Amino acid sequence: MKTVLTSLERKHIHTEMPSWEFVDGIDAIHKNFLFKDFKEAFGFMAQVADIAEEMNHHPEWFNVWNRVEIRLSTHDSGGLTQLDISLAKRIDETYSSIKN
Ligand code: H2B
Repeated sequence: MKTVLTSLERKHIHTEMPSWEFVDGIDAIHKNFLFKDFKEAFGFMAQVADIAEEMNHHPEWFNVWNRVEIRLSTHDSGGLTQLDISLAKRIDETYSSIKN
């Protein structure tokens, strides 16, 4: 099982991936993603679903029309691990490939 991140690794998230924010009271990070419409949002979710299956690491998420909120944490480890950082980076790449 993956070990939870050290405080130094958490500082790195803060400096290197500032768009991901720590969740109050829970050991998790989250980020909101905006799309032009539901179809674009759902296409993004489908791509992230494939990545999650490939990694066997899955997001908690909430979708309303053109907005997707994603929360990442490693349930088996009880908090943030490197798996969450890896998945967050791949989610950001997916979002960039859709929006750029
Ligand atoms: N996703 C996340 N985010 N955390 C986990 O601990 C986790 C997962 N565990 N996806 C995996 C699946 C585990 O439940 C299976 C049995 O490997």
